[in-house]
Amino acid sequence: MTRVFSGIQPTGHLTLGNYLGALRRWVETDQHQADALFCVVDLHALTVDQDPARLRRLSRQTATLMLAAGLDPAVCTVFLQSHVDEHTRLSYLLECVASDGEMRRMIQYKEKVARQQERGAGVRLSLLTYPVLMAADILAYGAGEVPVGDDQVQHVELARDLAVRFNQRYGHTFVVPKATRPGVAARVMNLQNPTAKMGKSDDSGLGVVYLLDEPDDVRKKVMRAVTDSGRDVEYDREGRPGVANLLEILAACTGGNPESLAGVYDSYGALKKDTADAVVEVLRPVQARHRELCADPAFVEGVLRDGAEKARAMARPTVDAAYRAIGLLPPV
Ligand code: AQP
Repeated sequence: MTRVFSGIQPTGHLTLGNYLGALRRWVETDQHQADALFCVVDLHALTVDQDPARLRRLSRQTATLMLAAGLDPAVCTVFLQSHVDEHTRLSYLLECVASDGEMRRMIQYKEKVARQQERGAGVRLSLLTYPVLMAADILAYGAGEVPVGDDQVQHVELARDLAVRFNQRYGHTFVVPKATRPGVAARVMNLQNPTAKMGKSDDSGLGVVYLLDEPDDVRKKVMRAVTDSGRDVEYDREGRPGVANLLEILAACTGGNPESLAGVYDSYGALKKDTADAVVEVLRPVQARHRELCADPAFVEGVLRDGAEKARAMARPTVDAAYRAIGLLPPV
């Protein structure tokens, strides 16, 4: 069976996009693959400025929500990236086979640089090299499959390129990974700006549904979603992105498909109401389990401690092999 690795950044409160685009599939299928690993990629969060206390809080909350969503430490490994040094050890070697040009072509890099500049904030060097660290996250474990939303596919392709290049130059060392995407909800869009991704570091408030939002807040956000001035409910991603987004969210929450759901509704109001109800129902059990886990922080800490130990043992042989292959002497 192919090994699966995936991660989530503790850059903000997890969103419906993270759940429908990633977490839910990790829980339902990916964690049952052999030796699946799911990581809070806290080092990636540092590519932009973070308040240290908030980062600690969000790292704990993200791990807790991953478990609340249903990741089961009895069948998969859940851990924090910064607890396993192999990620940064390998990242440096991969920087030595990556080129400056290919890093600057990454779409997310360009988007995030633009966002930093809009905010008048500096651009950290780690924002440029972040996809290399992500490649190290994947390659260290010999993961063959990386389940991600659309926004991360280019980064997984970079990991592929670096694995192939390293293997060709220094001998076979890495499994060459591929991205796998969810069928529906590969890209949940912001409810107020349906041409932009629903992102957790977005502070637009009403446009983002958070996993821990109260039902009333979820309903308010969905009912106020931007649609367009038309009336007919049609599934047209390009022409009517707001309505298409609602149809995709409803489909992802109810197991339907957006095209056929479009035929069921004759008003935006009814579509919004059913979408809001469906989202509330999907979030309910996750929120209930989250409350239970918050009452038992020692359990979550134990999961992360054991997870890091298991992850280290899985990554070390590959990373050591890469150090030897590239010509570095083992420690004496
Ligand atoms: N809107 C989304 N729709 C579908 N999938 C999504 N994912 C994220 N947003 C959506 C998927 O969730 C996983 C973890 O995401 P991440 O932590 O790497 O990225 P993020 O939530 O987008 O966090 P950022 O980069 O901190 O947010 P922004 O963009 O606001 O700056 C991934 O599999 C991702 O595809």
